[in-house]
This record gives sequence, C-alpha cells and structure tokens, in this order.
Amino acid sequence: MRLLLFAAVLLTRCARSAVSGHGDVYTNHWAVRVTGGPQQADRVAAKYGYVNLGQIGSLDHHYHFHHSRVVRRAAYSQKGPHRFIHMDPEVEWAQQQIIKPRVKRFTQNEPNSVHFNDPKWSNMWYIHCNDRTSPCRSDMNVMAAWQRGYTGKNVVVTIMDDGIERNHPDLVQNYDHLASYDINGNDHDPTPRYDFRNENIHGTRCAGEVAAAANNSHCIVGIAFNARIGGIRMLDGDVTDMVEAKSLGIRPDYIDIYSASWGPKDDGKTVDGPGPLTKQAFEQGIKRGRKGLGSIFVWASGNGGRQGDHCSCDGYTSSIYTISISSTTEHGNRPWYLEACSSIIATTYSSGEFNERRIVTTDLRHRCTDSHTGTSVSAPIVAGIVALTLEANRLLTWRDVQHLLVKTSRPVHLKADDWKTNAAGHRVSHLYGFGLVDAEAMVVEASKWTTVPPQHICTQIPERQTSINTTGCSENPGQHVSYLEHVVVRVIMVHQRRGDLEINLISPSGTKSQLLAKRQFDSSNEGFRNWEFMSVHFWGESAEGTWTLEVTDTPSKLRNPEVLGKYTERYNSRKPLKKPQRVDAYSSWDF
Ligand SMILES: *[C@@H]1O[C@H](CO)[C@@H](O)[C@H](O)[C@H]1NC(C)=O
Ligand SMILES: *[C@@H]1O[C@H](CO)[C@@H](O)[C@H](O)[C@H]1NC(C)=O
Ligand SMILES: [Ca+2]
Ligand SMILES: [Ca+2]
Repeated sequence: MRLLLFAAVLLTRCARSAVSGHGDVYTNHWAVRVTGGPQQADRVAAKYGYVNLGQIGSLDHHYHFHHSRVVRRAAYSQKGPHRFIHMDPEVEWAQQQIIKPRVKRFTQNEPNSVHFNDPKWSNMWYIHCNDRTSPCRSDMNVMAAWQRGYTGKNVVVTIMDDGIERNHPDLVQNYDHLASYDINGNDHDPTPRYDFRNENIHGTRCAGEVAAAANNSHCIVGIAFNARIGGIRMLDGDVTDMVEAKSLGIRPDYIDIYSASWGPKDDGKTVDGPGPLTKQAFEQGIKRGRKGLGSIFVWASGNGGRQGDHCSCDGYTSSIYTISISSTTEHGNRPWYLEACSSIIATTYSSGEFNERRIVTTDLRHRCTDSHTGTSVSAPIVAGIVALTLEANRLLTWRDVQHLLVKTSRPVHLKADDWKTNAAGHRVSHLYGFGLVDAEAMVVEASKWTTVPPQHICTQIPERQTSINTTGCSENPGQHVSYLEHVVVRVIMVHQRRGDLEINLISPSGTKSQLLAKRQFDSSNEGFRNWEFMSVHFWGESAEGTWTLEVTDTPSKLRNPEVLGKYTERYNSRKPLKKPQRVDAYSSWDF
C-alpha cells in the first residue's frame, strides 16, 4: 500500500514539472521570423553571432538560425546576447528550440498502415493483436509478412475436406481448378453438396482463411490472399484408406500445401491412423511432391479436449510427415477442445469460451461467418503462413518448413504449466509445441535459409523393454543422426484397460516428453499393437546415450461418459472419420 502511494505522488510531481517547463532541454537552434527577405535574415543572424541555415521547410519568412557558441542541450534558456534578438525590430518572433521527447509507436503505426475495404477486416482480431486494445497480446505477425511483400503469389494450397464453394465471391478470384478434385463424386468439381442442415460448410470455411481475396469489398482477407486455392472433396462419403491416399496424391507437383482439418473420432477412446495406402501416399508426397522438395501436409491436432482425448492416439497428427497444429484462445488460454501431445509443432489463435471471439471466414451459400472454431481453424492459418514462407523461398524442403516453424514459433503469453527448454535451447510444451506461429519471422528466416542436410534414419531394437543405449548409429555414416528431429517409438503393449496407461520418454540430455496421457474413456483391452508415438520435444538434441521409456499404469474409476461426452457432436468442427484399424508387424524405435 505504501509503495503504491509513493508512486502516485511521484507521478503527480513529474506531471507538474512538465507543465512548468522545468525539465526542458534547450538546443542551439532558433526559429526566427524575419519578413524583409533572406538577405535581411542573414544580416540579423550575423549581428547576434548566428548562422542563417535558411528557410524552415515551406514556411515563408521563417529561418533556421544556429549559434555554435551556445552549450548544446543546455537545461536552461539562453540569456545575454540571445535576449537581444527577441528585441530587434526586424525580428517579429524568435524561439529557441527545445527537445521534445518522441517515442516510436511501432505497435500502433504499423498495423494501421494496412487498410482493406473487406467488411470483416476489422473483425479479424487475430491479425490485429498489435492494436493496444486487443486482448491477444502477442501477434502472429501476418501483416508484417505482407508488408515485406509476401502474400502467397504463385503458391498453391488445397483443402482436403467436404468440398469448397468455388464460386463464392471471396474465393472465385483465387480458385484454382488444377488444385481441386472431387474424390467423392469422381470428377473435377469440388463444389460441396448442399442440404438443409448445411452439413458441408467446413471446407469452404477453411479455404477462405487461407486465400480469400483482399480488398474486394467482400467478407475477409485470407492469410495468403494472393495464393491459389483448391479443394479436394473427400469427406462427404465413405472415407477409406484409398480415398485418403488418393486425396494426398492429387497433383503433387502442382499443389504445394495440403491442409487437413479432420481425423479419427475425438472421443477419447479411439486409436487410429493412416492405413498402408495412406502411409505410402505420405511417403510419396514428401519424396516426390513439389518436384522432390516434398509436399507440405498441415494437420489440425484434434478437438477432443473435453473427452480427455490425447492426439498421440491420432496417427495423422503424430506422423512425422504432417505439421500438427494446436490452438490457443484470444487471451492465450487453453481452449476446452485442445488435445495435448508430443507431436504438436506450433499453435495459432482460434476460438475459446463463449465470451472469447471466434474466427471470421467465408461460408457456404456465398456467406461470411464469424463463428469458425476449434483446431480446424488452426491448420489453414498455418497453411497460409507456409504459403507466404514458400513465396519467400521456393526451394524449402518439407523438413526445412518444419525447422523454420521450430525456430520461429514462440511461447509468448500462452498459458501452460509444462513449458520447458530442451537441451538444444528450444522452449516446448505438449499443449502448444514450440508456441505461437510468427509469419514475419518465417518469411525472414526462409529468405536466408540453407536447406538442411539429408534426413538420416537410425533404427534401434531395444535390448531391454524400457531403456535403450544408442550411439545414434554413428558407426554407419548413412544413418548417423547427429541432431534429432522426430523421435518415433513403436510400441507393442498388452493391457486390460488402455486408458489407464501413461508413457513418458526421457532423452540422454534429460528432456522428458509425455508420449501418452491417461484417457478416462478408453476402456479398450486391445492395448497398442505396433503403435507409433512421435515426439518433437527433443528437436536439435543429440541422439547418443541412454533413452528411458517410463510406463505408468494407474487403475481408474470411470466417471459417467454420458455426462462428459455430450458436447462432442455440437462442437466437433474438426470432422471425425470412421475407419477400421490396421496392424503392422515389427517393433523398433526410429530417431
Ligand atoms: C484497398 O482499396 C482502397 C480503395 O478501395 C485503397 O484506397 C486501399 O489502399 C487498398 N488497400 C490496400 C491495402 O491495398
Ligand atoms: C552404453 O554403451 C556404451 C558403449 O557403446 C557403454 O560404454 C555404456 O556403459 C553403456 N551404458 C549403458 C547405460 O548401458
Ligand atoms: Ca475479401
Ligand atoms: Ca483426437
């Protein structure tokens, strides 16, 4: 209390002294008004020992006088001869210049310098976090990337979903039929199927986030508003391994980025991932896509937070070939739908509680919506940011893009109790990966980036069940892993209640990553049969030394699933898909 009072008194006194002018710093420059012309001004200046430096800008009769004998930056106004200049009949007015403290208002001026006529531009709060009144204190710096000239030109993005409304007024300009296909209808037109329930709004909403046209007096501005955008309609029908594999393989030399905001059911009890065809499609994509640089697959991490789901049980988000993206609310809080896991790379803003804002984007039937939600929002935002990044450097490989996200994403004010710094100096969390994306840092780093060396894969079969001593395959130069990227642990585990298991992995450097958290609704007795857990938390660390796997079994008492499960359908904007599970047949760890 006393300290506060004291501070208040000080403030008052500062304010008073400013008014009375006591703190002013005087310079040796004068502004002088002389109406008789420049020659007269020169004469007046010489009379009192000044030099006339000429007219002040475009102000007639005003001259800049300089006096070299005056102490620079004096704390008092000049007396003596300087008093006489004020009394000279040829001088109408004179003023010694004082220093006026000026602070650069970067955070206010820069965002305001971009203005679009799109009606929802000002509602795109997640682009305006630098505004002083905004509750989102840290910015994704999308506008700063635009101001550097990156808007997604010549980059091609596609949305794998329930179709996109290609003639939507805000999409038609950037729509690209070569980046589109209809797997469900087996033709080239990805237009969604219209029904009275508007079941197929999802793809159109995601597409606008990426590449809605800018300054066309319609709806919003896409993150990469000059990128080309297509849609692969594949969720409006039976989804099979083949449907997925086909979708991932549409024109891989033409399409740069595939964005997916769907996955297995987020019910907290499913363990499911890509089948054999889809696994191959991912591998083909990163090997042959983009003429060998590798397709970029961006994936929503999952919306099963309220069901206690964990995205390590979703083989799409935990694949090393996908960039798994999480969400935070406008206040940097953990959204109720968030699923934690060790494969999440980065995070964007999205919806939160009822009093927190949602995302504005294009909607079905040529409309515009301000209620796009969940991790569905986040994958397209990153797809857009990666489009800006590829425009900055067309030669980035699929791994370069992941490295850039690891390097540039930041924890800022995102609230999580598990932020830690790994041995390579990266701060990382199971809720947010490496943190909030930074579009400007992405384009800046990309433009000077040197492609990382080829990927090495070191595979080890453990000598004991829960720990492994590895050299990182240093005996084999073609496999030697000097700096870790992804660590994959393939697990066979038999257990009567899978949801009671928790798995942690500890690296030789001592970094601990949670590969699996308990899931209260998962009462399956199937265990894990060659399931692959993946962690990015060891990024940049050394592989060499002893790795420890900690498996904890805590028998739980089930709560009533009906009560907690009732929110699932209403809010599940990350579309679930149903599909049988498959099992592969060997056991090892991949670094
Ligand atoms: C958008 O268009 C208006 C004219 O309608 C123009 O004044 C403005 O500069 C444009 N904004 C941008 C960012 O290009
Ligand atoms: C790991 O292997 C190295 C030799 O490769 C050996 O010196 C060391 O003692 C081993 N450590 C453990 C914990 O097994
Ligand atoms: Ca628009
Ligand atoms: Ca999930």
